[in-house]
Amino acid sequence: MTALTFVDASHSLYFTIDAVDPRVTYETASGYSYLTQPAVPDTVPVTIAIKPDGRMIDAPPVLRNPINLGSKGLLPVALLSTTGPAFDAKAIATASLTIGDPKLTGRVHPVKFSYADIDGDGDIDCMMQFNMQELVAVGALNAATKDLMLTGQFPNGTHFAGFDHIFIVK
Ligand SMILES: [Ca+2]
Repeated sequence: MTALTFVDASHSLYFTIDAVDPRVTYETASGYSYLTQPAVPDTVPVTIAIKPDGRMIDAPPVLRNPINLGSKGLLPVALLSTTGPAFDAKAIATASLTIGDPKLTGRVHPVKFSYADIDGDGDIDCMMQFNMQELVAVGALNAATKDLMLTGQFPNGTHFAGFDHIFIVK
């Protein structure tokens, strides 16, 4: 896995270009990263954070979310509210939310939801927990997975999608 990371001080973020994956990771000063996404027509980009409680801020984004495929636990993923453009994670119908490797077909719904200000910016975000064994069993995640994509729908039916890197350690 090769990645080059650049710091753009004027925007208080840095971005990473992965040698294999042409998409670019942008990261805010608070350590929440997002990917430019492959073209998905009529889909609104949103910001997610995998394992937001254990952010490894000193590691490059591509190495920041280690995941053990044999885990019997839960995978925490935050859907972050934003003000520009406006996105209120509390307003999303939770039944529409699924996650999976964008290169695979398996998708899994969260098993738990909670609401809190996960990124400390003053607005309430949606915190989800996904069952790790279910992700592997349905083919939403495998040893080659590098990103997870959260998808959902606004009440008016518009689709949205957010991406974050993961790093399979076993
Ligand atoms: Ca927040």
